[in-house]
Amino acid sequence: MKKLSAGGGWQAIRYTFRKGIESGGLFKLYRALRSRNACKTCALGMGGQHGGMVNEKGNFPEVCKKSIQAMAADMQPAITADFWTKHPISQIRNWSPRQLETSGRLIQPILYEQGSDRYHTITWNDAFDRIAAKLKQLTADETFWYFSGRSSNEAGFLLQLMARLYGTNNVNNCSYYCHQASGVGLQTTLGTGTATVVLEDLDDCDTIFIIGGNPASNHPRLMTTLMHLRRRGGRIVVINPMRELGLVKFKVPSDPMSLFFGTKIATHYIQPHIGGDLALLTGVAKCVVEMGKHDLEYLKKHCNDVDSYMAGLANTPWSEIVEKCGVDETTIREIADVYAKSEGTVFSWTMGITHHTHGVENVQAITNLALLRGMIGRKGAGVMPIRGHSNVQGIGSVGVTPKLKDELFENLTKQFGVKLPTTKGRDTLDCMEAAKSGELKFGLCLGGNLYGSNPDAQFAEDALEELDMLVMLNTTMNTGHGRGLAKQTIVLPVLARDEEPEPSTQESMFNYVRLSDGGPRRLPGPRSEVSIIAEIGRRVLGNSTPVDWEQMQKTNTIRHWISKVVPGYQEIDTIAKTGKEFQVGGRTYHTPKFNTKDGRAQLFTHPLPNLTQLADNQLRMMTVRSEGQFNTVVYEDYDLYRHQDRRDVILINPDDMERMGLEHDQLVTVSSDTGRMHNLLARAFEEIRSGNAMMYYPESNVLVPRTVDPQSRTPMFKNILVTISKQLALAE
Ligand SMILES: Nc1nc2c(c(=O)[nH]1)N[C@H]1C(S)=C(S)[C@@H](COP(=O)(O)OP(=O)(O)OC[C@H]3O[C@@H](n4cnc5c(=O)[nH]c(N)nc54)[C@H](O)[C@@H]3O)O[C@H]1N2
Ligand SMILES: Nc1nc2c(c(=O)[nH]1)N[C@H]1C(S)=C(S)[C@@H](COP(=O)(O)OP(=O)(O)OC[C@H]3O[C@@H](n4cnc5c(=O)[nH]c(N)nc54)[C@H](O)[C@@H]3O)O[C@H]1N2
Ligand SMILES: [Mo]
Repeated sequence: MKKLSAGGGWQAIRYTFRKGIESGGLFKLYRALRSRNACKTCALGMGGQHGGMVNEKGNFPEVCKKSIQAMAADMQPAITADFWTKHPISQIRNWSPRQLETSGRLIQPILYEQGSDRYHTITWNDAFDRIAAKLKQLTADETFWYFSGRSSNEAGFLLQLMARLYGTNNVNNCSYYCHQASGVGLQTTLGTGTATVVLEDLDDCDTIFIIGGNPASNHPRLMTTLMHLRRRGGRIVVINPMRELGLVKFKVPSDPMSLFFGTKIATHYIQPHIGGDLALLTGVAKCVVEMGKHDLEYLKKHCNDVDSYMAGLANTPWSEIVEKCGVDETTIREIADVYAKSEGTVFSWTMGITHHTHGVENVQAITNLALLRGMIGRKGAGVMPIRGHSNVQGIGSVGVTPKLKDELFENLTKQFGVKLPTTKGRDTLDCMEAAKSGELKFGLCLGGNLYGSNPDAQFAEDALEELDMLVMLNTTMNTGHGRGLAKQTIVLPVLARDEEPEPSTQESMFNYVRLSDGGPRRLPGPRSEVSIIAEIGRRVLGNSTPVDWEQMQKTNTIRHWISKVVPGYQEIDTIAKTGKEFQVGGRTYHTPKFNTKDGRAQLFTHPLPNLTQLADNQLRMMTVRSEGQFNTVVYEDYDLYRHQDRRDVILINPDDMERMGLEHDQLVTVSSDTGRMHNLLARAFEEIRSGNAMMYYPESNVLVPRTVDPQSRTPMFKNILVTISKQLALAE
């Protein structure tokens, strides 16, 4: 594969044209992308009432390859009924994520029963009958309800309400495998679970830290912001064990200068070992204090436990810091100097920070560092977890968490006179474990790919197979439709948000609520998520609760409920009428007054974790996304920016290759305590820090243990101890 000199650029534009032609014409694709609907991919957010490809500041064109891929996927032709007779499960289960995704759009409800080897189509009525019968048979706490972050606020709110009225708090979303550590980390320090900045703050800051993320692939829209920051002389500090091409140089397609010549992105690129961030961030903080560049007045006035935090920094020796991050003291001092000179720093991070057993501590270390110089509670500075799915934040806001926020719980109980369960609900991994042990018997997944996103893929398959019934609401097929099928498995086809008959809303990572108009359906068959949920509610709960399930088919009614009960969401009531999108109240801080009990921020002192120790044939392995995929959905098998033409590879630093006596593209077996993968190609990859390795998710999930961060229950997807052994021939 040709090695690129920069991310983005003509490759992205050429791709747009190709996809346009594939999906029935460029104009058709352009029109779909410009429709007034929130973008379907990441949570940076664009679209809504300004029209597609426009961000919340009204800038146009904001486009990324990911949104084109997602749109083109929804514009695929239907999977026809004979598909299910032609392809038995024994075949489907071995298809690659890409094969599954490109099979077409799901348009008919399908049923699989254990003992048979096929799905067959069923009527909607039959599907609803089976679901209602099963739910009437079970007790509420024998069921769980998983939500991905693509669904609307309306669908999320309605389904969690239904599940709770039915009697269970086993309600959770993909955030438990994603940014939960950020939620817990921010809540414990600042009293908010989300970013403290708005999009404008990124234009006012002079320094951005990008820690453990690859926005060039995963949040390409952020690259325009980074380009502008560089042009006005700002600093960009990247902390990542891997040198990601797009963070070194990027060609922003909507900017002619950048498109032709490329824009340098990182001013400083630091490569710690996987899991070394806590030590590194502590080192930077220690140095800032040693330089006397901390803001003691701010700390005393607005933060708790300042003295113990300072003592902790003073008592941590440099030798320990350097050993536990793998970055030398001079480099750490350089970074501290950049930060010390900054008048406005935004700290951003993604999965390289959260997917660790010390994910919450990592996030707290970031807020410590920001508080140290008073960077939270003023314009042009703050902290920013870069969120994943386009509406994962909204789903959380409207109550898709095992425990409802106290205010939301009270509002629902009082204003609507409904009775809600008070049991401790289960998080995602807990649900999987309880499915395996037989405590849970029914699961419903509103979007997503629960099987595919799980650590320990073999366990996930076994666990879901134990269920009596699994119901999945999806637009297209994924690996979860071939493996981990329950005794009865029902797949219900849904409309994408730009095909819905009624408007819906989504919340961006900047806490900005957007209105999507919906639009004409592309194919006959799929139904809106809201109508499906309301129908299940009607059949299962009938008139037994104060909720009128007929009325709840209307998104306007749901928004009315949301406006009355969800904190900060009052303005949603009239959004469909006025088109006025809004900022959720009480989240972003432009004064140092925090949502904590005493209005002060909390500093945390942490012991520094040891780096994973390696034997000669071992490496620390992270599982990551390629440029051509969206989570478990793989659009293209190649990874453009890491110049890989296939996914069955393990990327290893040339020094480690030499030490292990491996040749480039040699066949290897990679094993962990959890599983083993044969027939992988070991590839020399200079950009990764030695001692560390990289594989692609979701294929590598067979190797990922079920080890979680005890505070947030986020799995450790990024630090897996693996052993490499040479393989002489292709294994069976
Ligand atoms: N195109 C595309 N966009 C996406 C997605 C997608 O799959 N495809 N997924 C969406 C979702 S749900 C999410 S959560 C986000 C994910 O966005 P990212 O977090 O950017 O995604 P990952 O591929 O998991 O990348 C993690 C990055 O962290 C680095 N890393 C790994 N371990 C460590 C570590 O210990 N320390 C540090 N400092 N860095 C480390 C890796 O080298 C890699 O660059 O993207 C969203 N957007
Ligand atoms: N090893 C490893 N595992 C990981 C990660 C990792 O980095 N490494 N990352 C984790 C992270 S950050 C996340 S967020 C999870 C992802 O977990 P999920 O969110 O569960 O998975 P996705 O792959 O995003 O789900 C894709 C499916 O959603 C469906 N879909 C798309 N649009 C819609 C819609 O509008 N409505 C409905 N109902 N369905 C729709 C399609 O059928 C598609 O197949 O995976 C986690 N697992
Ligand atoms: Mo995510």
